[in-house]
Amino acid sequence: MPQTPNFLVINGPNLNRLGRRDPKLYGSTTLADVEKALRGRAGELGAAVTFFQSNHEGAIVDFIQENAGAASGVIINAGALTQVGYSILDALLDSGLPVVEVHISNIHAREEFRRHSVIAPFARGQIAGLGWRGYLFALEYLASETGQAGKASRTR
Ligand code: CA2
Repeated sequence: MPQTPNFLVINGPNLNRLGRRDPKLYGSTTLADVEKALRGRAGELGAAVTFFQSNHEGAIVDFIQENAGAASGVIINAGALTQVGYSILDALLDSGLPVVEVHISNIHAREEFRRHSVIAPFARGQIAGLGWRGYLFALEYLASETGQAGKASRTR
């Protein structure tokens, strides 16, 4: 019996505030709503998700190190650590897992500093500007890749 694929869903600094302010930019869906929607969709896809949010870079590194071994892929919105989070990038590379970077807002249509990502060049892809559903699309992608390619999909 094949194991249920588990995907890590990681959110960085300030994303615990999702749905609480700036609805024009980030919508009114809370992170708890996103988690619920992803759990539901993962169940339909025969997968599972492990959700994590932290405002601290080291805590995100710890989470990746502790959970990558039993995971099939990573969905990450590193928030403002996207631009500078080299230790997160190193942990992701060390995991060998396929990574999809998600941004709720279109970072390419905002301030210049938000466009740069240290993670994106090493990710399978980046989804930006599609609102909270970007996480759902990332899950669909990883679930289909894992289903089709199995272990071969662990590397980039
Ligand atoms: O668009 C995204 O998902 C971002 O990753 C969100 C980050 C921001 O630093 C990135 O440039 C783009 C976090 C922004 C602040 O988080 C809040 C979200 C909702 C409400 C309040 C804060």
